[in-house]
Amino acid sequence: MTINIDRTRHPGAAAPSQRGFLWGASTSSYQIEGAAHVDGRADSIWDVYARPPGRVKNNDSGEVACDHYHRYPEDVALMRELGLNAYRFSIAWPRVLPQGRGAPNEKGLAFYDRLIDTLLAAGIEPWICLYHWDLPQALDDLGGWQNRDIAGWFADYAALIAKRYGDRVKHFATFNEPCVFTLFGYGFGWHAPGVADRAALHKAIHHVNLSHGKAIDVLRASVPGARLGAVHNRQPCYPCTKSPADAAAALRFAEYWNDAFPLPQHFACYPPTLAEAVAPYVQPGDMAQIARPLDWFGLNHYSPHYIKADSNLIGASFGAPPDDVPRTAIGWPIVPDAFRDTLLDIHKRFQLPIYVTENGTAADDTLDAAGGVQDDSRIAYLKAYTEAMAQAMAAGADVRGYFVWSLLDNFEWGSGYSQRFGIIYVDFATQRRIPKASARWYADMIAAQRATKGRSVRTNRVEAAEG
Ligand code: GCO
Repeated sequence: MTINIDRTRHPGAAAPSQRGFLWGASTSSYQIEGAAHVDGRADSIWDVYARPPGRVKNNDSGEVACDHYHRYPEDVALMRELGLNAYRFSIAWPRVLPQGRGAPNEKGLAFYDRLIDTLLAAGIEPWICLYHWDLPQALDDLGGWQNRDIAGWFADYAALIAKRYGDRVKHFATFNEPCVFTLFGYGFGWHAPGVADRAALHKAIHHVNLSHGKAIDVLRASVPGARLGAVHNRQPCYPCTKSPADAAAALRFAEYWNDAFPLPQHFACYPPTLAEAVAPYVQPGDMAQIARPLDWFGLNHYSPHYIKADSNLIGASFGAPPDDVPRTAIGWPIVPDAFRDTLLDIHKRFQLPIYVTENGTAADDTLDAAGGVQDDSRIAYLKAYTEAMAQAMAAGADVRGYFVWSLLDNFEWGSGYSQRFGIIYVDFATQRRIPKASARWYADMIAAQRATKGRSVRTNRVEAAEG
């Protein structure tokens, strides 16, 4: 498909970052906050989804998680010690608007005031993501993302957040990985709200896009100096075998995974298969409302996908990588070149500053006799992937920041607490935080980059842009 990139971008798009290259960490509300029913927070779809036994590994839930709601001062202090200069977190919609709309919850809003002020005092730039999957259950009861009215509810929620925090926060993302929560939540039934239905999936995809566009308008109008984007997965989708069926499946899967959101949001069009499937839900004017000018592209990337034909409702699903591809301790393929190529591809297609908003790995982390965690496999992964990023930058990709996933071990959705993604180990029984060897490695790497003015990672062009 031909993509026209000669469109007018928001003038802020080319403006340099004030803080040089950002080295940060990402988390999300439901995965770390806990305090799920404290100070007026109501159920999200994940509280409800996780409740019946058997849905989440070990019947875990985010009820307590890392108790970040109460322990955020310690967590911010750790970020500061590591030398991070940015932190991406999400707001729990049911904490600030328990019913999803209507009366705000002052105690919930005040929590994020405290968090933001603590970050700013520590010299850490707060990056807010409006939606990382914890939809208020009250809105799901009204159809959730399947109900077109949600675009208005989401815009009102964005207005509340903009008004409350826009004096201190400038970087906002509308959605985190919309392809994952629509596909897993409405297509495959693996994530909240646990629906597997063709119409539900395509309605949700379009309504999320519409909500994105409306929220961007609200944020742009209400936050002076706002720098706005969305956070997407992009991964090469390779066919598992040479069979024509797998090749077709890989192409179809890539439409849902890579293009269902970036294409409408940047170029006002859906990829071919999807265009047909969402057509019944698209009303006149929608595509222009979705494609609002953005300032940056957020990339979450962990590994390429190996896709096989399947009889599920999109005719494609995850298959096994070839035997000779190295894998992480939990089996994810390690292919740093795919990360480099993805960054270059985003640069070419979207022509915007890129922030790597998630990258990292789970590992079988355990406390050693000395009480530390020697996570060498994570260090090797992060080293290889940050080097791949440096290669992409040297080849011209305008990457402005990198946020490791994740700051803390946390609630990994359907896997519960069984998969540890943090650079900081969390002993969930005591809530003790123990920086892993990878946290030390990350801190040292950041310090070294700053000491050499980041010459090995930042291209001359980025340095010039930053003045
Ligand atoms: C996602 C989310 C994170 C995950 C992370 C590891 O990609 O699913 O953004 O919430 O925890 O990616 O799987």
